Amino acid sequence: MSASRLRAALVAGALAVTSLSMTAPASAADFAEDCVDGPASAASAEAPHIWDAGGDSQFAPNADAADLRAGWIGVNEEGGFTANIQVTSMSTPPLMQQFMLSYSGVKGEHYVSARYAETGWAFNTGHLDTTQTPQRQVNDGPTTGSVDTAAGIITINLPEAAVPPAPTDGSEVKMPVIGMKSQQLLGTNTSGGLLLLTDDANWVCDVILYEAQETEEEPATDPSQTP
Ligand SMILES: [Ca+2]
Repeated sequence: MSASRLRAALVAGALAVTSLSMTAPASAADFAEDCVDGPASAASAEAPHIWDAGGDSQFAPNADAADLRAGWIGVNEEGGFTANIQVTSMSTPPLMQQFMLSYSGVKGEHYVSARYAETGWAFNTGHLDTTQTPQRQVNDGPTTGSVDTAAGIITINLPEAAVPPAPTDGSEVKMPVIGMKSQQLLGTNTSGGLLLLTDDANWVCDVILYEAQETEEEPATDPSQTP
């Protein structure tokens, strides 16, 4: 448990520079990564859960920005979870490019997405409706996020309602990360735009959620509570 907490703390520290706005979870959850081993080529990413080769994007006008390299779950300053996607380079804005990371959440397969258009970045969350044939993606609404252009990292906040609650009895629950993809939007939404797959990576990696235990440090005594 202590080693898991240490890894989570390292990830939290690495993402502390990210600018975010999100409601903190009602109860602070902690997590551990199960699949941190991967090729050293993505060493700039923190604890990736999904890896992908460089230089394998297709059909994208901005190939480097569509080229997925690493994806991982992190935590933001408010204690909420984030999905992070790193591409080879975002030195040129990836116009009409969409990025998605999928994970197993409270409604089965969930996803978060980020899309760049002339008006800037838009972040959304949704889930896969498996009751229909063919299965289809259902948008559950906007979420928040940020993009570190210099590092090529997209960070999307996972809505608390879409994350499995961590058990309060000390046990653990798995939240598998399923995959990520980049897509190029052809046409527009109003004209029934088509999303063309430009890169994808499919690994199953379990992120393990558990209730955070404050065991490493005694809380400081509040002088105002002293009689
Ligand atoms: Ca790639």
